[in-house]
Amino acid sequence: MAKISFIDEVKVFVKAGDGGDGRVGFRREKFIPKGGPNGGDGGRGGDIIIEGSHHSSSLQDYRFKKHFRAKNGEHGGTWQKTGANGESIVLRVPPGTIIKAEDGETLVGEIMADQERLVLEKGGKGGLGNMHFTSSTNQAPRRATEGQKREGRWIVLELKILSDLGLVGFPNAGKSTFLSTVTKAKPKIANYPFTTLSPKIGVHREGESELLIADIPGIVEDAHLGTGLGLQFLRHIQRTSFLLYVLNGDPLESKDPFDQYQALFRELEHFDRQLVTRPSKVVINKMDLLSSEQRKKIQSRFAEKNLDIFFISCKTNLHVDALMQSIHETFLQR
Ligand SMILES: Nc1nc2c(ncn2[C@@H]2O[C@H](COP(=O)(O)OP(=O)(O)OP(=O)(O)O)[C@@H](O)[C@H]2O)c(=O)[nH]1
Ligand SMILES: [Mg+2]
Repeated sequence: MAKISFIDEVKVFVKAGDGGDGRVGFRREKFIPKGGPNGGDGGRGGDIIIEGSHHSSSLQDYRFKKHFRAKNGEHGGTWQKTGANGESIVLRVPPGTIIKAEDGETLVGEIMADQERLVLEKGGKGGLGNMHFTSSTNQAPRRATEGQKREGRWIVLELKILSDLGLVGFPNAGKSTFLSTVTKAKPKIANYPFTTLSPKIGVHREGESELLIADIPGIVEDAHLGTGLGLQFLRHIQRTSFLLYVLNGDPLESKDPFDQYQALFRELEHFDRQLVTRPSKVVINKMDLLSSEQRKKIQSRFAEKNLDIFFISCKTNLHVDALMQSIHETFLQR
């Protein structure tokens, strides 16, 4: 089971590399007393890059090592040789990491996907060697420019919501009702779509074992095209270890639970393929509105795809305790 922490936050110091200086130099060859200028340019300093990685799941690493300085560019050499570029540093962070300025408020950027990259600090440009400064009046310039210096700065890396169980479902399916039934959280519940506008967290305890449950806004078909509230808030459940599909069993609902499930699955897949590979359970809520005939029909559609389902009613508290117990057991076995 994931250890509970609501916000993972670290402060780190980053500095891009300075550019190398340009060089002042002259050709010195036997029998050529006054060679022309041949000082090379300085190399570019290394960048500080932040990159999303599925292999990293927390910001723990940055609690120990906090200073990151990319290499400076080398100075220019003789014979027009450009100095080597400084090596960049890549800081790997879990998707869902938000980058803020030192004040902890100003947003600098965010990394939401595996391999997504952000050049946080660009390395300094190299200076120019004296070979660039020859002119008709000055054949032996002693001028070269310095590489650009880079100042470092502190940044804050923040990773939101590490939870065990993420609730996904169409609007009005009863996700928030579920959260309020099994935890002490008091999310807004109402009989219209998009009641929940931002994620809410609750804790469910069963003996020694604790589960952090994240309730998020409803998802609709084509959310990836911006329909409904879109999909951006899915980043809040990108780090849950388990998904609970909460489907609306109300027979008056235009999509039956199986169609809801398929549409949800497609939307999650669109957002991040990893999401749908996560362990999950499927529940049909509002079973109090279903006749046993209707239940059988729903059951058979899922059975065709070898999917187990749970019928529950958050309103009348039917099968909810049994469901939670089985979820805890699943976690304990991991
Ligand atoms: N009959 C019945 N109604 C329920 C049940 N669970 C929830 N409802 C009702 O369904 C409506 C929607 O519930 P919410 O919990 O707000 O639904 P939601 O999935 O959080 O909706 P969004 O936040 O809009 O995505 C409310 O009127 C609830 O009272 C249930 O088990 N049976
Ligand atoms: Mg809700």
